Amino acid sequence: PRNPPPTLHQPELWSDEFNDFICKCLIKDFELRPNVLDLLQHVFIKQTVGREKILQKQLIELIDLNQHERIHTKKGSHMKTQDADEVDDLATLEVLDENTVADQLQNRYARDQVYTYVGDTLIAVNPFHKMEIYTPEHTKMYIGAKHTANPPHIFAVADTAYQSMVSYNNDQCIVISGESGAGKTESAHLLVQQLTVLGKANNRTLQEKILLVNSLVEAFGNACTVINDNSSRFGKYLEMKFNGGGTVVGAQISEYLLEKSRVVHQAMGERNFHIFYYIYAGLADRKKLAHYKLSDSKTPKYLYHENIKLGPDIVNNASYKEQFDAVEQCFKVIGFTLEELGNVYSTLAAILNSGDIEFSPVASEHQTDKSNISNMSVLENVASLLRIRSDELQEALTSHCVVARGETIVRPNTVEKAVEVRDAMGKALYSRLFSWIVNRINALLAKNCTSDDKGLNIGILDIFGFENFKKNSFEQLCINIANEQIQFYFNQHIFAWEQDEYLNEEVDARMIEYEDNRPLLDLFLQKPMGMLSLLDEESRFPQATDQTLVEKFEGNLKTKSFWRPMRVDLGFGIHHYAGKVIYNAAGFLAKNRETLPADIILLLRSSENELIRKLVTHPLTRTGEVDTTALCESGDTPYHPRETTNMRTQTVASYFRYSLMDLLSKMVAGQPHFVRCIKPNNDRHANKFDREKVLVQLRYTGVLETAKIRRQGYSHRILFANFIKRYYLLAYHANEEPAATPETCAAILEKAKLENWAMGKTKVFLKYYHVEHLNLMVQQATQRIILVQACVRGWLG
Ligand code: AOV
Ligand code: MG
Repeated sequence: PRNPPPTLHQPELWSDEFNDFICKCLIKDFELRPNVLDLLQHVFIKQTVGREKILQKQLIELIDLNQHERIHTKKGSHMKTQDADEVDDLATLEVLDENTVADQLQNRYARDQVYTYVGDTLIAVNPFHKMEIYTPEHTKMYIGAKHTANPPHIFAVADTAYQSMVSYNNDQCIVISGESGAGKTESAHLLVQQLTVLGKANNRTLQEKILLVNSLVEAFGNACTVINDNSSRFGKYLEMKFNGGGTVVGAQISEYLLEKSRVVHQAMGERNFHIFYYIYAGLADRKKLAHYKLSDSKTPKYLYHENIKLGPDIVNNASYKEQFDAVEQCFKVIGFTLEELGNVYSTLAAILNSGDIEFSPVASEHQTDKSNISNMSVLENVASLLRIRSDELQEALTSHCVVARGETIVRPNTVEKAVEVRDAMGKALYSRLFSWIVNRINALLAKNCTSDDKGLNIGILDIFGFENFKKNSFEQLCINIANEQIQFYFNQHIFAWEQDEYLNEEVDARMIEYEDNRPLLDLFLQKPMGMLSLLDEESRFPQATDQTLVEKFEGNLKTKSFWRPMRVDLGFGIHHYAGKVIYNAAGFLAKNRETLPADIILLLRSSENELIRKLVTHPLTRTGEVDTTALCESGDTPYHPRETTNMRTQTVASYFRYSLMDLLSKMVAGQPHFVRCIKPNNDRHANKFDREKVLVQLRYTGVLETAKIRRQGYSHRILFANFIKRYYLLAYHANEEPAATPETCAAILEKAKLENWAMGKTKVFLKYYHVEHLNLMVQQATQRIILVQACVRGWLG
């Protein structure tokens, strides 16, 4: 039961409306000091007669409904003037067709307005140059402001997510999509930046740490590709944690599907992960190369590519040195110890050195397929960096065990096999190091959270974008399937679930047709006949080759979206939602089977370096490698351990499927917000709008259909009771408890002067701008209450 409305002395000042307002100040929803009323009464008794009028005026100003809005309608002065027929929201266009939409984006882009709304979704066209729209003034301008008050902006998306989290008390998730180089990662940074301000990170160090986390993880997970100099080679889901009061208390990252093959091999024109260049240059600068067994004149093979043939090219690169210092600084600020840092550097140096281990064939009487290590000094360097015995490393690289009829037999490795094992070790060490760093960051950031912080979070998803290179391999297939899944998630939210609800709730709305990519997802993920299952099945046959794999695909995948192009050996084509891609199956089976021999794991477990031991002792079940604690699945293991450890292998494809599902389960838990990044040209040029290129992206992302459904549809469906609980104050007295009926909801909506909403059987159907309007009204009421409190406290002195 709420407090009865108070009776007060000055009737002319205490109108009914004001009475109610003061009463609202007192109720718990606004978490206000309970003694405001006492204070007010006290004030008015104490005031001299002459000041009543002034007080009255001040109070009326405070409850002036429009005051708050006026503060936020000031536009940024930097903006060039907008054409009369230009719109900030494509859903408000009179004519909705491809050309009009492209015209809009093109005109806006021409005056550097790179952001545009489609209802509640944001389109971000990559400007490819630095813009002055991320300043502290902009940050301020977008806090708690109505979308229509300012030009569209990525900060507004952060604000919407934050306000929804606070208003509805539930988790949010911002999904950023777009092809490679479209601007996803930059957008993710900007969101985090704005969210740390919104979350009033009261201690500066936490704010700083959260901002550094992105840079640190990206130094290890990003690399230069032919499309993007800073291309994400992993999927990142960053969850910002807030307490019940909306204050940011920490952050947590999940990483997905690191493209670890890049450690040992890079395609033409591409590079290894950034960190390797940074550390190589940084250690040289500090005269520490020798300590890490590296030479400044000879480039490690894993870093060698057509533009960098000599060590000095990297070592003399000033930017790499700076980046190394920056990375080290990040590590320190986040809280890594010096010892941990040293171990990270040793591991990276060990990986670089291991790439230089060479093998040569040994011909003997009985066996012609043995291999020997031709540069023992390098092997010794690796062993010393990993703090393991070099003779054991040699053995683990050049031989393997098989179990035949219960007996363990040691077999030599061919040169080819030895190289494979060496590379598998490099990849495994790197991907496990990456996971370890991410876990460590999470642990260090979690220190700020106390157990009574009620967990609310906003997740930001930034994955690797859709890729279509000249040559596309297994990595591109995985990346593109992940993007296919994100597109499906978008469709589900924007179209499928929304339209299902119209039917269930008997709300009248015209259905919008959209491109459903479900058949494609089935093509990849279905069991047992989807592409990944077929790949796993083929990976189990020792005799299988990449050729038999492609034939298997061809024999089983009967759909228009799959075809075999003529004259491309091992080639197959997929018509993705985002376009046609020709893949080359060479290496698919090896990449999928890829396991780290148990010999290597056992050897690394004997390391005297604590970090190395950690990387292999707790089998990170998510890494897709041999899990020595799991039970044996017969016939599944290509290699067996020397000891009788039970082994099970997990293929890369099955790990991939698992990760994708894990990611989705995290995402569906929150209310989604979408940012669609668009790449205006393939040359990374500023001020160049390639209309055809943009049209293709608009088509496959379904921008036109999104605009249509946002114009006609209802993006928010809220249960009567929830709606009333949140908004009843806008139409009812604070002490009333109106019934959870459609009539109550209608009364609130009418009082808020809203139109075009619909009433379902159990839910209110609202358009995105209705919700924005309602939330703003509630928020303004709160603001005014806070002002009144401050004012009263002031009067009292
Ligand atoms: P991506 O994340 O979508 O690609 P990025 O976010 O790395 O793309 O953006 C690529 C490049 O575009 C950046 O390095 C910047 O130079 C430029 N850029 C993007 N957004 C902005 C912005 N708001 N302002 C100025 N420049 C920008 V990939 O990770 O490759 O899919 O796997
Ligand atoms: Mg990226």
